This record gives sequence, C-alpha cells and structure tokens, in this order.
Amino acid sequence: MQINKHSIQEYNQGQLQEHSRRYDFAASSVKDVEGVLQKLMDFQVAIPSWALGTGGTRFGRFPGGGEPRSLEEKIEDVGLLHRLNGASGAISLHIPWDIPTNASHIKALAAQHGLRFDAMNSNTFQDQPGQGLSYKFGSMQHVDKAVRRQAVEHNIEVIEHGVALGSDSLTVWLSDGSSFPGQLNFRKAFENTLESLQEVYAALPENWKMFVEYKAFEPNFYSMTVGDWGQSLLYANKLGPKAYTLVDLGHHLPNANIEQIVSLLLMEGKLGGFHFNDSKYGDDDLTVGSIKPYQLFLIFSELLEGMDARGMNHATDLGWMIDASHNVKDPLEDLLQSVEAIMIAYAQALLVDRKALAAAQQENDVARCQEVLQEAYRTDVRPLVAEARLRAGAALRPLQFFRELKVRENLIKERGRKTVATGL
Ligand code: PSV
Ligand code: MN
Ligand code: MN
Repeated sequence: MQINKHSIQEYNQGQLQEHSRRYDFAASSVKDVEGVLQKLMDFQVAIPSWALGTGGTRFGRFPGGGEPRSLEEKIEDVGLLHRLNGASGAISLHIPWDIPTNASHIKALAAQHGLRFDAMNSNTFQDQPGQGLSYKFGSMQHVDKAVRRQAVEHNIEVIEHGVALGSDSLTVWLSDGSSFPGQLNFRKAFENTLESLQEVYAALPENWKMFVEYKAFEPNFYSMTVGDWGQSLLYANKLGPKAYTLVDLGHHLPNANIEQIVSLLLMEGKLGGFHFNDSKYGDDDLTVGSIKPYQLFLIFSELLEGMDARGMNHATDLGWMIDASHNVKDPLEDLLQSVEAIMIAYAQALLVDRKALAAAQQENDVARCQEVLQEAYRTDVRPLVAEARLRAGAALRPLQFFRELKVRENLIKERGRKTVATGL
C-alpha cells in the first residue's frame, strides 16, 4: 500500500484551521520556536524490523493480520510510518530474521521510502536450523571455545550484511548468563565474553560503532553476563573507542534512576545508543510513554543536557531506536504512538530553561529546580510536534489519518489475514 503526498496534503488542509489556532498559542510562549521546530524535524527514530508484527507472549500469540511477510514488506511498513509522521526514517534489522539476500535491491527499496539502515542486530540467543553448536548454555561466554567462535563468526557475518546495506553500527545483545547459583564462574564468563567481543570488535570497519546492550534479567534469572550499565561500560572501555554502552529502557531493575545512568555515560563519552519502550514491571516492551511519561521526559532532559555539554548533535550522534513488542494493539498504530511520545518528550526537554535550572541548582533552591523542570513538562507541546510534521510534509495527526485511510484493512487485503512476521 502506498500513501501519496497529495492525500496527506488534502488531509492536512482539513485539519489546518484547528491546528493553527493551537499552534499559534503554543508557539507564542517558546523563545526560539524556529530552532525547536528544526530540531524536531531533524530527529529520526529507527524502527526495529521485529516490531512490525504481533510479538505475543510465551503464553500465546494473536496476530492481527496483514503483517509483513518479507524484508521488502517490512521496509514498506516502515516507509508507511515515515510517510505519516516524517520521523521514522530508519530501519534496524535483525540477522538471521532479515537476511538481505539481494542487498543492492533492498538498499534501493529503502532509499525509495526515504529510509536508511540503522544498527544491525545479531542473534546468538536462539539456535537456528542447521546450526552446528547450541547456545543453550550461552554464546560468547560459553565454556567451549568452538561455541564462542561460532557466535563471533555470526556477528562478523552480521557486520558484512550491514556493510552491504550502508549501516554503520552493530548492536550486541547477549542473553548469556546463568539461572542457578554455581552454574557459572562469573569471572571466566566475563573473560570469555570480552575475548569474543574483542574478536568481533577487530572486524569492525573503520567508521563503525559497536553497541553493547545490557539487561538485568531474562532469559537468565540468576545472573546476566552483561547485566547492567557497569558491566557494559567495563566491556566498552576495554574494547576501545568504537565500543559504547546501549541503554534499553526496559532492561533495569525496578526504580533504577535511568536519567542518572545516561548522564554519567554521556560524561564518559560512552553512551552510544538508546532503545525506547515503556514498562510497569520489567522488559514489558510497552508503547513508549504509556506508563511513565515523566520519567521519559527526565531522561530526555539529561540526554540533552549531556549532549549539549559535549557539543553533540541530537539527531545524529546517538543511535535512537524503538524496541517494542505488540500483543494487543496494531503494531503500526503502536509505533505511531511511540514515535509521538518520543517527539513530545524531546520537545519538552528542548523547552527546559537550562540557565534557570543551573542557577537554582547552584543556590540549592530545590523547589525552584522542580518548578523549572515541570514548567517544561507541563507545557502542551503537541502543536509544536504537529507543526514540525506539517513542515516535513507528513500528517498533522498520523494515527487519525492511518485509520481514515484504513491502512490495516488494506494491508490485510494485500497480504492476507494469516501472516506471521519473523521476530521476537
Ligand atoms: C531482548 O530483551 C531484546 O528486546 C533486546 O532488548 C534486544 O535489543 C532485542 O531483544 C533484539 O535482539
Ligand atoms: Mn533492546
Ligand atoms: Mn528487551
């Protein structure tokens, strides 16, 4: 299914009067509104290929129909999102779920949709058909060097696929760890993992980055070999300048102060990438901003403070990606909501009066510090985000337009009701 520019313009025309009224009011209280709008237009969030289908839980899966059946159709889906919101201009692939058998054709198709290839993701948490050795007891940490070698070779293959597509980063998330006390020698598991990561690191092209993603629990429940930001940072520091820590919002123990974590990682120049989602309990992979929008704003606020202090470009110097899974909602609708929540939090963080906050911090004026932050958080920035979309040629209200166009119904007609996308 294709959405043409003309139909978006027509739709926006019908919304314009109401939008202008709301936008003029919102813009009137923003100091550098043009600067804010430009930043919002530049900001792009990558969509992971595995979020385009219904994920399910370990208890069941209830696919909604019209899911992408091939890599080509996944690219088309992300293209649809990008058309609608102007902020989803990248796709992140997972190997072997998305092997690009004809890379130049895949690259050209993505370019047609205005998409680039974000970080490549390797997979050593599942055994694949025909694979020689099993990852049941880990991959890069494994006691058997041959299993470690297999995991390293897989990652090198992923890099090669990425090079062919024009990607420039590799995300390594390892499910390695142990589920019972005594199962692992922690130090040896760390050393084996480090050695394996070093072998992958050595295969990185000059301009590539490697993101080491941590996770506190699941699928292992006693220890994870890359279990928190401290361990990830240890690996990244030992690996070298091309290695960074990747923060996934769902991968912490309850109540972790993620905003402090990103601040310190930025201070060390070691924050590389970010996976957005939301959760109430753990790695729930819920829609961004659906449970803890204030936390999301606070994280963004620290991200911007740290990035600005280092002179980093918000749009290009970190890898921004959604990492979500959908059980009860239409995945595309969910992704539109997630991107919207990210843009809102970003816009709110751009409005924080940094000078006033720094002055209040210096005076230990705690109440004022809170006022400054909440002044920005409680501003309705939705008209600013919509205006950025309008200027980018996207839809003023993407989700509403998605429904008006009957996108899902059309996809079901095209692809069928019983389709299964590869993914988590
Ligand atoms: C598993 O928790 C996970 O969601 C990680 O966050 C990875 O980024 C993703 O799977 C894909 O490998
Ligand atoms: Mn993740
Ligand atoms: Mn996860």
